[in-house]
Amino acid sequence: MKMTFRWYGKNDKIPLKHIAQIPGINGVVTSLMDVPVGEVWQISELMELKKYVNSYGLNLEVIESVNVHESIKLGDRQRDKYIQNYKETLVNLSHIDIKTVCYNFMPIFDWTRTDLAKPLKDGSTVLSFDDKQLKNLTLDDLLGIIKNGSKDVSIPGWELDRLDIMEELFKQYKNISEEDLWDNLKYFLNEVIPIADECDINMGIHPDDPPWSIFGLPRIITCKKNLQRLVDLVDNPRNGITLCSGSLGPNGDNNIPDLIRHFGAQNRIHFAHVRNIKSLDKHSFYETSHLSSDGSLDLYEIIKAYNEIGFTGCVRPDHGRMIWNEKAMPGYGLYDRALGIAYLNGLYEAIQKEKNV
Ligand SMILES: [Mn+2]
Repeated sequence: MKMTFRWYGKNDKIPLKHIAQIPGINGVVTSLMDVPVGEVWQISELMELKKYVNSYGLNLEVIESVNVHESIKLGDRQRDKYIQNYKETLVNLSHIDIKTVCYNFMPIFDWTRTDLAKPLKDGSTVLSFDDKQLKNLTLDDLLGIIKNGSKDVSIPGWELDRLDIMEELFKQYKNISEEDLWDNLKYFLNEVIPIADECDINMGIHPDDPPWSIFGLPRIITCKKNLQRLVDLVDNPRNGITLCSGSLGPNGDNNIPDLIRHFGAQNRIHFAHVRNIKSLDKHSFYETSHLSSDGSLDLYEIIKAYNEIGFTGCVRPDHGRMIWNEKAMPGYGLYDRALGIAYLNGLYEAIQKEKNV
């Protein structure tokens, strides 16, 4: 298990010199932040990024994410061009010795929350999600909102003028079913996985977050059955999973230690996001500290499962609370994620030593 930390490049308020001071840290998880989705990542920029990270005594361990262009998810006429670019990016990443690439296949919206700063009793704030706040809006409703300019809905991080730009995409996704999305994912993986294999790169799909449909959009990477379907789409160990406990966790049917054992036995877990969430009603949860007793997930059992499968890949704490007056990108402050690492390292050391008694 290699401990890592997500870093958002030179514009991240959290400098690498602070990340390097976290005990037990191996390296960072990052990406080229300023390349538009779908364009080829250039070797020169990648080499510069790697050199910069290395200059702080850190390794550039994982790329999160090489995002997938909407044309590929929609399976439209432009997809082959973008798939070609994706392949070239993988080849270029192999030149700087990257072994793990994270990506996701969520239509339009990446991870989605209804509150980016829900206050907890202790004065910290956390990300939270409550389906009721989305008022069962569908894509048609969103199109209506764009047309009529209704302002009685807000989605954090998605300003209404940005929704305007999305109008065309909303229209296109109205015709995309879950099965269409599966077909388009298969088409993409059939093209990309052989190249990843040649490049010695493991591809880990990030689960949909939250793991259910929002706005009527298809979401497919949500549960054990669907993760198995993903793994079976292309029978090559390079085709694997970024197992994110906090994304899969809000679906109470997802037993995270069981998923780790199940997909670990197939050698398909390439990267691990470990964090906790507190489930409320159905389709409602908030993020917590990493501590088991603060949330609904048992982090001891999760780390034990990783230890059992002999996981040697990278792990990172995921979102953290905002504490100690830190001002940072929601979920991505330094303090609570560093506390998360200390806790995960403690669990791991204890479990390892127990094993050797
Ligand atoms: Mn995650």
